[in-house]
Amino acid sequence: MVKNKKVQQWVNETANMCKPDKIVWCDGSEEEARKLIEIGMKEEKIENNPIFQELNQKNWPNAYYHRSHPTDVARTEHLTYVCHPDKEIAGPNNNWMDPKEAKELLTKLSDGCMRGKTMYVLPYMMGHPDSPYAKACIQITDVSYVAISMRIMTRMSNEVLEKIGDSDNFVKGLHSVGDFDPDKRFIMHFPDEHLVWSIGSGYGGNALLGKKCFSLRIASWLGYQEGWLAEHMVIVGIEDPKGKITYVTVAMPSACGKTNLAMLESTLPGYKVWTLGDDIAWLNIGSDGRLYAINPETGLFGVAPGTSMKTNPNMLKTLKGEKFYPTLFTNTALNTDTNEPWWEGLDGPVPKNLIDWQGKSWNSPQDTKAAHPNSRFTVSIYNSPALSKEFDNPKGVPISAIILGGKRTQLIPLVVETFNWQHGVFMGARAGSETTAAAIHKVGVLRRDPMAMLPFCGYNMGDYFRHWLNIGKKLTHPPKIFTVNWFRVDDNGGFIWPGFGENIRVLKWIVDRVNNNVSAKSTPLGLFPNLKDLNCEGLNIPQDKLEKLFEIKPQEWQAELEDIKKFLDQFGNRLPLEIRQEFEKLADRLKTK
Ligand code: GTP
Ligand code: SPV
Ligand code: MN
Repeated sequence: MVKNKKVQQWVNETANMCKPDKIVWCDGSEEEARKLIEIGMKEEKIENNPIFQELNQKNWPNAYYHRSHPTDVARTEHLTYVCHPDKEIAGPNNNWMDPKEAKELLTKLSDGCMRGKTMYVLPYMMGHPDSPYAKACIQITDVSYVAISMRIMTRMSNEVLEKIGDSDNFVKGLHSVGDFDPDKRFIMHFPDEHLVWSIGSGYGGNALLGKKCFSLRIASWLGYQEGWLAEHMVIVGIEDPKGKITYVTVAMPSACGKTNLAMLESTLPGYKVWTLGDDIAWLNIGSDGRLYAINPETGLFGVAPGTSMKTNPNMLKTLKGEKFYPTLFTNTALNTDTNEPWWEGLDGPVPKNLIDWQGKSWNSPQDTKAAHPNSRFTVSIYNSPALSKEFDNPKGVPISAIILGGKRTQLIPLVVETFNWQHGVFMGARAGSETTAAAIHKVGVLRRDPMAMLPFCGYNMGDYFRHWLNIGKKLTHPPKIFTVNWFRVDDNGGFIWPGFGENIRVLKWIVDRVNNNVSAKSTPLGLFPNLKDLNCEGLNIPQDKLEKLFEIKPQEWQAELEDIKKFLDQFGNRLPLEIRQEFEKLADRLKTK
């Protein structure tokens, strides 16, 4: 009991409150994972269904199927709170509750919530254990699905306990699925205590507390205090035909294409994309004045629908990889003839005998999908055939460009280089995107989502913009900032840009700009490619459509400007003057006669 005094103390207090039948300390080993899967197949249940079902091991090695509680299919932003002592610090971008009141509520809901269940104690690192940027964490949970998912998504091991020793230098995550009652569901953050407390949901972002809860909401607050950034970003290395690798990060809101971009298989000869991360980047200033990125995670929790050999071959190879045990599929459909997972967009014909994500037989009715639109896979990044050799580099990789994207069917060009860091921060602050099925809300509605961090920034976004500006000032070699949009549509509503593997063409232009290989032309929105420099060989996009991808109609921008202003005004005097100035400059450049 001498070792891990503080961890023990917290585990004991938690057990006294949650009253589990037993406590299991996990070590993250494969042997243990196999045992947990067994328990999930034979003992633990959700609504009388086993937690895991073995899938066809020949075609999908190490793969298991999980069906969630039917009300528990996505992040619940309306039930997510950031409990700073002062509401102002949480800002208009977060739900807020007084920390004392929040704890009283959670204590009441947690009393006896693990009765009849096992309490799993999971020691894990976010980041490579040798990295100066890594953080030691402990999560408590009461379901095998979460314990197994954490093994895939993080570096879980007993070494973490050794690292922590008797100190209280660890991030606490207390999770219980409770009885899945949406009325008793809360995901609460206590940033100053390095504590996340989540009850009532087993869904990824609500329950894998190392992910959005710690690595973004709490980490962004730590980064604000300590001078670094925690971002909702992909990290990739782009290798050119000469073998030079340029590292970039890409921010995009949930279900807008990060996983696809992270795993991109290039259609341009000689170019190759190396994967380092698909969801979260921690960005630190290196001693050489450059920005360095690490991915604190080790797994991919990606959207299944739309994933195919055509759109994302690397992802399918990863899902069929055998290196790391196990791979999970959650809320996809099931082919009952072959015992394989299935989702809309997967290659080949629709199988004859399918059951949908809720276990009902399904025969292609027009108005329902067999797989839930937010059905996901959980798989180790070490299974990826395109994993960068720098993935485990404790220092991270030096970033030459930051790319900010979103889903905009109108208005926003395919790619724009911002004039400078400050303009780039403004372009990030004004970013909007159409909502997706990754969170419970109306899908397809435009909302402002600065740097794709609206649901994840653990403090007032006015202060966050200031923090970004300050980081820029400290970098002697700041990355260039770009915006991208794969989703502009033509008059018939079809995507103009083919996307997926073809996005390498846009990345190539970005790399060319970073290396000063090509010039660009100045427009009211920023720097555009000269179309001759955007390699579109073999794409068969007519010139007028290509031009449409870059069209700026100042009169169409007036409503957009009003909406941006309204959004930014919420932050009152916490909005940096520089952002206001950039807004005025943009409005001026877009002035209609
Ligand atoms: P989170 O895991 O929720 O953070 O999301 P993500 O950004 O990783 O999303 P993901 O890559 O899984 O994107 C999912 C959706 O974007 C699917 O519907 C894809 O078909 C679509 N998508 C991805 N890339 C492209 C693209 O280049 N063009 C088009 N049109 N759609 C794309
Ligand atoms: C997202 O919603 O942005 C995801 C999935 O990446 S989750 O882990 O649930 O947040
Ligand atoms: Mn995400």
